[in-house]
Amino acid sequence: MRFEVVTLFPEMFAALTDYGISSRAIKQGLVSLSCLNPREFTTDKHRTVDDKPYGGGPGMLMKTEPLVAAITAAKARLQKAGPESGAGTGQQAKTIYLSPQGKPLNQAAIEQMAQGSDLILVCGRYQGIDTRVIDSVIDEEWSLGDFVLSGGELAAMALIDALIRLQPGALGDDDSALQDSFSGGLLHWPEYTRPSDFAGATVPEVLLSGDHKAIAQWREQQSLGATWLKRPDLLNRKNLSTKQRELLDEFINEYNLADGDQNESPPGKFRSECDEQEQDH
Ligand code: 9WO
Repeated sequence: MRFEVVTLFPEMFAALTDYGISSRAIKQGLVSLSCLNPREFTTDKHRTVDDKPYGGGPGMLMKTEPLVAAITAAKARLQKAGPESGAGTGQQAKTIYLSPQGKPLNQAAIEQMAQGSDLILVCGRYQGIDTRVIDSVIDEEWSLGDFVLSGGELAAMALIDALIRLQPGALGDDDSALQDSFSGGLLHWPEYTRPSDFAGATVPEVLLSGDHKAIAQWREQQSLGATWLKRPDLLNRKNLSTKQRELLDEFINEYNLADGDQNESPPGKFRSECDEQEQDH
């Protein structure tokens, strides 16, 4: 899979090229990442990359011609087949814009994208880009969540990182995408490492038992319980197996016993501010 990033700040992408799993995957040739700077596509003496919005007001937009020229150059680069262009799928690269106006990203969308075409990521700065550029050259607009950054770069990096680690061979033997949070649509179970007694807080007995079947069942129950407590919006009880429903019911019963409170809903301390209508279990 190949990534072309259109950005005024290509140096930021060292966070991916120089560190961790993404750096290793690039060096192994599993993926490639390169940047195009609209500033290199300017034609005026001052190399201008911003422009005023029609209608007035404070703030600037990205200047359209250098931005579109950089996107066009990115497309041309990806037309040429490369060693990371995917198993000859011949799919056209998709052009993606990261903004708060985009469709909310989640792990399922990332898993689909990770199996798809090469990507061009367009990073907005200032107040963003002319909407006609979105309509004419952007294929998909995605959001990481309801918050505002100073530019699209950090969002693009987050997306690229999530995609790289799903490429076959990108994770070492010790990392497994199958054990990710969300891999089964549930939150991860709690993990423990040494010491076994941390300021009086001990490790659950079952994890020290060596009973692999019991451990696997405890972890599944804890995943279900953590999701019920922290992200009940992710729990579709209709899609749980009979076994999973039993494990979750046992978790809820034990939780309510410890709590003294008989309630099918988790306590308010885990709730977000706008999920009240999702609380029905
Ligand atoms: C900047 C600004 C300044 C004055 C008045 C209004 C304004 N709006 C913006 C703005 O929304 N800037 C965006 C910055 C333009 C597109 C790139 N930027 C961005 C992307 N901020 N946050 C994201 C983002 C991307 C994905 N998921 C969450 C946030």
